[in-house]
Amino acid sequence: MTKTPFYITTPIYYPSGNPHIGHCYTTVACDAIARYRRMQGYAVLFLTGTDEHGLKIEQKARAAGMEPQTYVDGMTERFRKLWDVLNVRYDRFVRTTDDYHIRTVQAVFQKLYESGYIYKGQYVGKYCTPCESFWTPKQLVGGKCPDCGREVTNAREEAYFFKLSTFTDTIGKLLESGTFLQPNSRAKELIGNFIKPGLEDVCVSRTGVAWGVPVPFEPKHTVYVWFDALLNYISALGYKNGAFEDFQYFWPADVHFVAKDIMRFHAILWPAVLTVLELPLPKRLAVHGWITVGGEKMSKSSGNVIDPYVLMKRYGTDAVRYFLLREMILENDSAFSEDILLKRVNADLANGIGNLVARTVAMVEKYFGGTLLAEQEAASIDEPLIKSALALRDKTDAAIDAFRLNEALAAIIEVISLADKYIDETAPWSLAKDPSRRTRLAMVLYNLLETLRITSGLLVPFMPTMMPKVWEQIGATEEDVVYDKLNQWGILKSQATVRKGEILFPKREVGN
Ligand code: ME8
Repeated sequence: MTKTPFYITTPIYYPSGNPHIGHCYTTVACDAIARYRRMQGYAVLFLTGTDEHGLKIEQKARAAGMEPQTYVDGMTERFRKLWDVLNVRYDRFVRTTDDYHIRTVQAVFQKLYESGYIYKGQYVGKYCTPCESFWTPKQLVGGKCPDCGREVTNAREEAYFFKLSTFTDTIGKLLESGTFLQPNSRAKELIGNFIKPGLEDVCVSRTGVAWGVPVPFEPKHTVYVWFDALLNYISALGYKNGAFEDFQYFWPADVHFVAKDIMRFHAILWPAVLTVLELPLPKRLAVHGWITVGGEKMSKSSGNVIDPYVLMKRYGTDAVRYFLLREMILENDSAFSEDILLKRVNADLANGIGNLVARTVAMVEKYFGGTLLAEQEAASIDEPLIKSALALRDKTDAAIDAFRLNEALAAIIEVISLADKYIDETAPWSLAKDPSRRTRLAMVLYNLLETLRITSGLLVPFMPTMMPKVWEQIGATEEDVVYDKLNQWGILKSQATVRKGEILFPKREVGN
């Protein structure tokens, strides 16, 4: 059977500072979706990378007394290392300084020029270097960059322009289609700010920036960093560069996952460029909010970043992954504080799944010496738990389809809570006192193990390090937790054998 392709991308990050937990959110979310799709049997290509050209990077490198290439070589490694530590399993890492990417950028620029969509003109306006964004005086807010609120500089230079103005209707329709942008509530903002007033042509080259891809037919110009960056999504598949053979199979992308700060480039400029190239548009653009600290976006330039290593050291990699994915609701910003993290991790992981594993395994050991009786007696009180566990996979499937990872996790934790309630209701410790109830006791514990098999199986894309440890303890094999068995009951042998292990998610206090 041939597999269905699934192509998912993160933004390519500017390596102008250390990655912080904002970057971690997007990357870990894509990783969880990619892992879930692999588990479902898709052929997945998960792309991430770094966006290494532009004035901001050049200035950073110079300030560090380094050549830009040496600077980005070092910084990019920090991103890769963090993704490794976070157990992010990407399939490809694109760098905009890679030769193949540069070939694609130049080929596309040339093609757009030849087809008349890129022309030479004069740019007179404002530029925000931290955002690498051009603005007209009208667009400024109080004379400052409307995106980040910082000072802008005058830019007046000969430049190439892309005829974005001819796409107002096409892009307007795309945004109104309701399927491209997820959640579609964000379309209103783009329509109001950009489509209603009419799109304007955009500057796609600079003469004052040496650190960029040279325009092929006039190398004193370098390609504007956003135009360069967006093309990563196709250069990494081999489009017009011969480095990979994946374009036919994987394009169009199933989803580009980004935060709201860069939505407009992905929702307006990118589809317009693809239209000129006569390429299909990405199926979805999923946009999430920001992680904030004290109400402000977490960002390098605000100096309010949280170092993911500190959190991982304190709480563990999977706990950090879980927290990020559980807290973010696509439409909203998500406030970060260690207190919120602690409450969430203690409630859902330490007292939730971790405790359920420990209790269940301890009871199987105490009452049955580690291996359940084959003979088991069912009761009607078992049914609600079994039914909820069996219905869970459909819920997590739907949540993943909608990029609502928090909803998938909430649904899983709800089943864990039901299992806790089931323990209270069935009171295994009372059953254990009555020798005539051993078959009933075995059934209760078996149902708990099966609930743990299903929930941990569905959690593995989110917490890939810790869930295999759950399987060891409950005596499940890899074969028991394949996707097809996560909506089936009775997969573990009735004579299941458990093995007590470490405490999976120790309860924490701030600073410990
Ligand atoms: O924009 N909350 O790179 P970048 C949530 N190179 N997500 C956050 C975040 C926060 N506080 N801060 C950053 C660029 N992110 C371009 C992208 S793509 C063709 C080029 C995440 O390093 C989020 O995904 O500024 C956001 O879109 C991205 O990092 C911006 O990363």
